[in-house]
Amino acid sequence: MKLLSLPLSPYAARARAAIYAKNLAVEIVSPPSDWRTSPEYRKLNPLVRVPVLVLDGGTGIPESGIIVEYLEDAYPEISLRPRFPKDLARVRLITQVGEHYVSTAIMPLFGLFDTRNRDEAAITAQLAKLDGALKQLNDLLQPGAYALGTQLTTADVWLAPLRYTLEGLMSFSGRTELLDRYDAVRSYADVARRDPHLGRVWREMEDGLKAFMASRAAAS
Ligand SMILES: N[C@@H](CCC(=O)N[C@@H](CS)C(=O)NCC(=O)O)C(=O)O
Repeated sequence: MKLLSLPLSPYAARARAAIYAKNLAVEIVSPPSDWRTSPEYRKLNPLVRVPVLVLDGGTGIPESGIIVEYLEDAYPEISLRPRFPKDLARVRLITQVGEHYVSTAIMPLFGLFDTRNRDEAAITAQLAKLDGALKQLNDLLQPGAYALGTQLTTADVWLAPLRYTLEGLMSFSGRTELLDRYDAVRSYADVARRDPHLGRVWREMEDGLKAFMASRAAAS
């Protein structure tokens, strides 16, 4: 099995975190340089996005959330799903809030900040959206703990890359106060960095950001 992955992509990082935590023999490789236009890549992933998991027979499984659930179904020996349905519902809720509300509010901000003529009104509106989503996520977490408390679950393999992305947004935009009111989300960085699997992904994303900034500097 192979995972076509990019170091800084929070989606690819989510799949890698599950692979590491489940101790699976999956080769992590970069997508081909022409992945956005290649017909072969489109066959693997008609959505033309990264990551994609390629099974030994050649079948492509796109979408980070689907990859994580596939790995849970196919390799249940080390499980990231809690045992009781009530806990699993909580894990799915936290994952969904992270994905549908926090992540969708973060991503446009990179584009809004990364321009010479910033649209301050659009930035303020988008930051307000993000603030609302962060409050919702914060209310679901306990400071200093995994999403479900003491057990690493599928919610954490998503929360760690998401939290790293917030770190990136804060340094990129200079809005370092973004998490000041959200202690559980803020301190989740320490939870992620302390965990061997999430910490590995965190460091890979840091390296990815350094490489991205260096290539931007070289291009400008
Ligand atoms: N919902 C997808 C999102 C994947 C995604 O958007 N990946 C980015 C890379 S971070 C991408 O491929 N964007 C398209 C592009 O760069 O052309 C998932 O969870 O895997």
